[in-house]
Amino acid sequence: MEYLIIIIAILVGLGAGGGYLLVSSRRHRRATLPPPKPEPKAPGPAPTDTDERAGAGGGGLDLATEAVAEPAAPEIEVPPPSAGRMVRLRGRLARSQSAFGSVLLGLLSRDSLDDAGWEEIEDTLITADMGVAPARHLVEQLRTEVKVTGSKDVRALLRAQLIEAIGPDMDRSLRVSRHGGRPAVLLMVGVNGTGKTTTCGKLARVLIGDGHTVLLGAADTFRAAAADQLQTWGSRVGAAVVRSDRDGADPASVAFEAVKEGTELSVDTVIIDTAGRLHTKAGLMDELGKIKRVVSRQADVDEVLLVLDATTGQNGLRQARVFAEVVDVTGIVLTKLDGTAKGGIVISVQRELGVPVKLVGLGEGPDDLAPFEPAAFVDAILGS
Ligand SMILES: Nc1nc2c(ncn2[C@@H]2O[C@H](COP(=O)(O)OP(=O)(O)O)[C@@H](O)[C@H]2O)c(=O)[nH]1
Ligand SMILES: [Mg+2]
Repeated sequence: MEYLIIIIAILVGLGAGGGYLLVSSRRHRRATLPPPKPEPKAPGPAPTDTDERAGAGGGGLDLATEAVAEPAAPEIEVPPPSAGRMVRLRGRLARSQSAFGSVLLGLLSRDSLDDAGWEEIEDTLITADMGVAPARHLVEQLRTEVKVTGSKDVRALLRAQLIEAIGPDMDRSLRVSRHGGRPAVLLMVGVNGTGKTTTCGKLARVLIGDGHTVLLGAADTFRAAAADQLQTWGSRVGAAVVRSDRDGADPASVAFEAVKEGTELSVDTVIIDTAGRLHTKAGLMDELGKIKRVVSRQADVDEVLLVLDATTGQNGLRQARVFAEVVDVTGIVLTKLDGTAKGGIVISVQRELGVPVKLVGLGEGPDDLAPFEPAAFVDAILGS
């Protein structure tokens, strides 16, 4: 009986402790919320906006600004820092690693590599979507190096070659800070379904976590669902959203309004989501060209990020080429790398477009976007 009382007492004690932990972690979460800057504006544009909106070529739009972070909203947490995310998310590259790393390591651990072995390495690189020419070049260099140096550590040489092929010195920074008294403006472009809207949301979260204020512009006006999706991300991560409540509104007008609102609210970064209809090259050029032109009346477009689904291989590369022809792409976002064994696409897309991969998507969650780091990427796919 006494034992029973003691056990009950212990259980009650543990329960209370657990309860305290729960509360304190909630408290901690609240305490570390980002300050809700800027203050949310009342929905609807100010009456004086009319002239400029007409100037954007889409008069009569009914645009609404959604509130920014609510101070006490428990679902908005401070995201983990973006630096070093590639290392933290390395497990997401498991598919690439098993297709690539284990095959290569098996080969490389042999005492000496014969022709067939070297060919297998080349095939593995090609299968990973690296591209035939770069794969051949890399293997040739590797062979020469092994011969010349007599090194047995082929893995280390391969690692160095891969990092070199990816381009460790490319400028992968994002221009996301205010300049000239205006917000930085980012345009997200790419084919439907590649992950543009998701990337807008994840990137906003990264930037907010790094202390920026962000406004999202829903210039994919083709379907109302697209703006709803962006708005959901906005309220999830604490970013204001400018959208039209009318399907088929002029995307350039929404983009214009987003930059205008972002300027008035003094946010650091405006991210504009666009539609990805690849109807005709001329149509695409008209649409993206107009968005860029209209936005440029108020602020520079600092980044045009081309979102590419890593699982789409050669087809994705073809689409990327079309986008690169109609708009000056400044960086590539490679999404869905978590669902593919084809990590080599990093190398082929950079070669194809001459533009660096700046961000990679490694899952559907809000923190599954990482600044691209060549060495961490190579280590993840080679495995250690
Ligand atoms: N696994 C995975 N899924 C992703 C990633 N990025 C986006 N997605 C998913 O891809 C689908 C299309 O994304 P969405 O942002 O709507 O594409 P959009 O049409 O280009 O705007 C959604 O189901 C996303 O959750 C990623 O990095 N990894
Ligand atoms: Mg979308």
